[in-house]
Amino acid sequence: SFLDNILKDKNFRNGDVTVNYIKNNPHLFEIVEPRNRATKLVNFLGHVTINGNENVKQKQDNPNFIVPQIPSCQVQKPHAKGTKDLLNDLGPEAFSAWLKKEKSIHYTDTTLRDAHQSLLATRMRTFDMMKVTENYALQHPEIFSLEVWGGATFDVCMRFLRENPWERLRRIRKAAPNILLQMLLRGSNAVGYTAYPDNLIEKFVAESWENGVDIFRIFDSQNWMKSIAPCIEHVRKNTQGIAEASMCYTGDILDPKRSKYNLNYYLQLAKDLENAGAHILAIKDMAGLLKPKAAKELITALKAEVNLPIHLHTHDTSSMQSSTYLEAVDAGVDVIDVALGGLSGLTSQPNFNAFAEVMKYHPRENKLNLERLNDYSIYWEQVRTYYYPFESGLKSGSGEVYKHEIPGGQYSNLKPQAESLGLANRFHEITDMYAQVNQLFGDIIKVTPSSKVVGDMAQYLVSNNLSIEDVLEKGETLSFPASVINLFKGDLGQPVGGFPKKIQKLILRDEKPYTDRPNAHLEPVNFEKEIKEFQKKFKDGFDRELEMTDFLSYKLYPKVFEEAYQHHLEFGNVAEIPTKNFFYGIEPGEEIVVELDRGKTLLITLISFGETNEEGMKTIFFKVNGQTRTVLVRDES
Ligand code: 3PY
Ligand code: ZN
Repeated sequence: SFLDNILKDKNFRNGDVTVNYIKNNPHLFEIVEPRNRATKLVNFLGHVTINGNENVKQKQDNPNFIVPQIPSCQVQKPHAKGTKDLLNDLGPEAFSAWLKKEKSIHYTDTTLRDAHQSLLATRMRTFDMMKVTENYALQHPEIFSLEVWGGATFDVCMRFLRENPWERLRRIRKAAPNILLQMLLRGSNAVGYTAYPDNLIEKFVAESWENGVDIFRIFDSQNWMKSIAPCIEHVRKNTQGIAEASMCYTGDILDPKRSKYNLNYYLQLAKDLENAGAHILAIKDMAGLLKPKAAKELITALKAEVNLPIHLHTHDTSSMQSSTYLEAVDAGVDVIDVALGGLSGLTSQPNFNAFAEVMKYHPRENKLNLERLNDYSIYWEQVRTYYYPFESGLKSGSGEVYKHEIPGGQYSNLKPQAESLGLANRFHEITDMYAQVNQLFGDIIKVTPSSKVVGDMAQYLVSNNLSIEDVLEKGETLSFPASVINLFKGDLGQPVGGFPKKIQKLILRDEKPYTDRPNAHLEPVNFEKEIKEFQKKFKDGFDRELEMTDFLSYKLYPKVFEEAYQHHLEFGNVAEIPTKNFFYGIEPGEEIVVELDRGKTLLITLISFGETNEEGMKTIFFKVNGQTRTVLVRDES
């Protein structure tokens, strides 16, 4: 009601009430009622049913959906104490010392971030996460951390799922208060593909901590200290969380011919990260190139020379990476990244359930409830059936990965990209070209966003039937992808050993490159001024006052935020729609339950379709909580 609006109004609550208060605040008269929200949701369901979901390019006729079984849980709240409680008690420095002394191996579960990013194009919805996260945390307090945020999830949450990534984080935090939550942060690129002003990244780190992140896994796509060090500083200054600084692993330290990224290179980098204030050192093997014997050599050397706990991340693209983990465990690695069985393997992380079983009776076993752990693997296996449009189609491990060095998260994305360019049959030409482009660029580290640049160039060359020789011979006449020009200009920072000068000149022509931090070229954000403009511009979209986190989403992804806003205006909050209906709509006679906030639920049934009128609008008849609701949907089918 009007009175409710006044009581909820920020100006009123701040005592900011002048004679013209009511006149200046016309929004007080806008009464948002649940009926409005129900109508929007039903509109969305109608739209998807008639026109399909923009995410789903090809719908199967009889998909084999399996209704997910939510594991039962007899464990009572409160949650048993876990690593989050320990961090709260000890603070980051002492926590790091504790971890280093631990005998048993620790596990990070990547299911809610990297696993689905690498297998299902990052499309996992909060809806499916929230069904199990609380029980999972209740039953597995021994887990070191859950990787749940950052990387590509931030973008995809808004762009494709039309969700608020901050809300996802807050909900996971609430469901798992006892286990550390971790995110992936791309150094000067935050959770984006380009550099952002330093004060924006600092604010982003502070808010991420406030909303639930404990461990910040920081990396730079060129292992460039000038991009990593400021982020370590942001974490140390603005949070009581953990700065986990990463070395991206590429090449092969066992290969004497590949001396650029040799053991000494990694040891020096690790020391630099330690000196910059890291609490944990991560080895981020994004393409799964770290071979078992290399892991043994690298970790043994790091243990001897660096005084930090070591956290190892890999992707199982080759299918060999659990043997790397076994060697790493014997060499003293402290934490390893794994994914629950149903979302593990191939371009994702090695299988948590299987690895923990293999570790039974090992001197470094970490005792987990393996039976319950299997229930959760099964849950994700079943949930996965609803995500079939995002499967990469990859069927087996690949020995080629050692040659092309494509990161797991990119490999599964490159296939649909190639298909959309009409290059489906030439996928292996693209992966082959990827390796050649890497050599042309001077053997750079390939991880978001630099990996995207190498991929762009490879696709550009293959689709135009060009070879590396063509680039060298007639490069001046070619119009290279913008991302390639930006890379060579310095927008993603400086690679190890610098850019090859001749190629740089060929690509940039008259444009001048720079070698300082890209962020130094950006205007700092004026928070006070800009947030007011932001709140004004977007005030109508959500049934609440916009906050700093919304503003950050907007600053990081302005266009995506605008689209998500328009979507919200039209369809409301779609995060609670069951996944089947979100992607594929609703069938006549099907009855679904959608929870609105504060325990209100809607029981929705599709009754029938009417005709499409002359304006191209189709009538659809729904029943919502027993009452008939008619919606008109533009028929684009
Ligand atoms: C990301 O940046 O999203 C990655 O997962 C890189 O490996
Ligand atoms: Zn990864």
